[in-house]
Amino acid sequence: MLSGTPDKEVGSRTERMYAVPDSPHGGSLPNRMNGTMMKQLLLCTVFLASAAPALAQQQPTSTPGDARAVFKNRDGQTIGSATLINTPNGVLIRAEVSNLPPGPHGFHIHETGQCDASGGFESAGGHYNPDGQQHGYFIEGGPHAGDMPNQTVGQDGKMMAQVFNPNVSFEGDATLFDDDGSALVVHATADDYRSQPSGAAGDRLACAVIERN
Ligand SMILES: [Cu+2]
Repeated sequence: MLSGTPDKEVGSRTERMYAVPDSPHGGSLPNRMNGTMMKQLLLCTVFLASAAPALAQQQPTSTPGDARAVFKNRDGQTIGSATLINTPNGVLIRAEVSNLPPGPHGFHIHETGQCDASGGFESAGGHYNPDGQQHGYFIEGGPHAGDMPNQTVGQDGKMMAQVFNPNVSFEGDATLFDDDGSALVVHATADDYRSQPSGAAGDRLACAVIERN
């Protein structure tokens, strides 16, 4: 991006901004700015424009009314966290978890907000399924409300997920905050989206109780 011609729109906007005829300080700004300065200004503008979205994504903000969840591994150590945002259409989940084996992993909302590492997180119960659906995207009568797409862990052991779940909410019949709460679970292997009752996704490697902020 930086090696190419500066973006046309940015260029023209900058020119407009500085094209001030009859300046009281003698001469308009473009006349007083040499070519190098102008170029640096343009490059700086282009750089800021491209860097801003990346920075915003790295720092998920937590707002009152949202929810959060802290992931524990099977040794009980904290290995990541998630932010959950309630929307009129479902819940947006952003999760960052470290120290996981590379490859695809099942990622679900489970029905009980309890993450007991010593019991392999069986305490979290089955998938959250208030409507009595079948498990999986590929199955007629599916999916569970807590079903979500597999997430990939990179060679660095990090999972960075951004998932929208349209089948749950913070209130109503499919609330994540029913009497026994709910939890996010990362499994050892991929969900096949069809095996009952949980997609043959294997052991539960990480678990996070979902809590209101
Ligand atoms: Cu699961």
